[in-house]
Amino acid sequence: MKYSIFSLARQALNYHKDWEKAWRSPDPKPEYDAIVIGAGGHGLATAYYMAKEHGMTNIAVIEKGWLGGGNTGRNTTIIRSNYLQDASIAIYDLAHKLYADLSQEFNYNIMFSPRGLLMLCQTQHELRGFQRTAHANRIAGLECEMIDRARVKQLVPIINDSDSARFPILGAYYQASGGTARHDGVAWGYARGADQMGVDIIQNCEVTDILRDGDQVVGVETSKGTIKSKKVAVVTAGHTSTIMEMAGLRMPIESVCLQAMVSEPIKPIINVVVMANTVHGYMSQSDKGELVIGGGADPYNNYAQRGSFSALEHTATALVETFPIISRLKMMRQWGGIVDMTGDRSPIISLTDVKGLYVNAGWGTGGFKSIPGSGFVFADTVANDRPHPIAQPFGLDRFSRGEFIDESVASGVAH
Ligand code: FAD
Ligand code: PYC
Repeated sequence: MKYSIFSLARQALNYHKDWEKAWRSPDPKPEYDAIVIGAGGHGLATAYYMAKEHGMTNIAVIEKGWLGGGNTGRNTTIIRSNYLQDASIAIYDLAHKLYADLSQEFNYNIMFSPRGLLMLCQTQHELRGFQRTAHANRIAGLECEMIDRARVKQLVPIINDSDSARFPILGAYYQASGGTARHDGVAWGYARGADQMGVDIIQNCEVTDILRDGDQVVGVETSKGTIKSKKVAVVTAGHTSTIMEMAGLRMPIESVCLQAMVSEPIKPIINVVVMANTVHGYMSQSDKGELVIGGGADPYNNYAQRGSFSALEHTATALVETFPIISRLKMMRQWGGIVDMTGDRSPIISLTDVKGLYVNAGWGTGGFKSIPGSGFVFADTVANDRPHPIAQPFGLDRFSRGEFIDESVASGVAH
């Protein structure tokens, strides 16, 4: 539906009473062809591509809160594909490419902003590490470059480029196509698209048990009753271990809180995304003018969506050193999300030992950027009951075979 300026004003004065809903709020049916647990970006994208690419429209996405209310609506929206291993580059690059056209595909603006991303090198070790990443990325066909201090200063005039800094700028890894997108927009775009193809998105509905008949999954128990299905996909980020335990499976995952904060809005001072992994801080500026700031994860396991003051203080200290200009800024809001970390800092996209039960998790502190690629390959995996070739290296069996996909450096600041 199109709205004129007058109808927009009328709707606002009318408290949006007759506003067309972007998606329905259906009651659950007794049975579906597939159930996706978790209406974060990954769950919604999975349902969207199952419907769009595989014609599976008798699907429910079951969400205990509101869609996008987990990490998808809590992250700092950084999109990049500069991982080290080939398997990772394949999935993050697929996601990056899908992001570029998502607004057009949805007919809904996700505010994709490939404004450029820098990963600062502030020690010799970091410089060599990113040179290695840049080589690996170029061999894999990604555009990227190593830049020197003068170019860093040109791209980020507010940076402290002094020789006497505790961690002087030695250069940076630069991915010009890296950037940000609006996180809510991504969740809403996938939700609206999936809903239009017939997917039921059921919010305020908590999964309390996974039902099995021997080795076959047969449905879920929820706060809105039993829902049957022979395919259940678990996409619940920070709560994956507890959900999979309902099916009798243990996950190689730890859950920790990752926090972020935003400053008061100010005039534009930085038009790239900067990550300073050595000092543990990163920053970009939102369209509203707020500086979006984050740092390392809290160093203890946690299921409360609330972090510690010390982690925030550490982040602020780190950034003031690199960007002294922000020392007098007021911080307006702070929040946390529970992220799911695997030992090799790579995700799990997998079939399980229970037939019809699939899991997509372990994106840790970096899964916003991968949403479209992850949803695309997981939908294919669930629909065809075998791993998509890009998902195959990320199976659960890699932990028993010792075939880790080590991305502890590429995961960046937050790990
Ligand atoms: P979520 O969005 O968390 O969705 C999971 C959903 O499952 C939730 O909505 C939850 O309510 C639901 N759920 C849980 N239990 C149940 C249940 N029993 N029944 C029904 N539903 C249930 N990544 C980047 O790429 N770039 C960044 O800049 C970045 N910054 C971050 C900053 C912060 C502060 C945080 C916390 C994370 C950041 N991330 C970033 C990581 C990224 O946000 C996550 O990896 C990603 O959002 C995970 O998406 P998801 O869909 O798997 O999970
Ligand atoms: O994955 O790029 C990332 C990221 C930045 C901050 C948190 N995660």
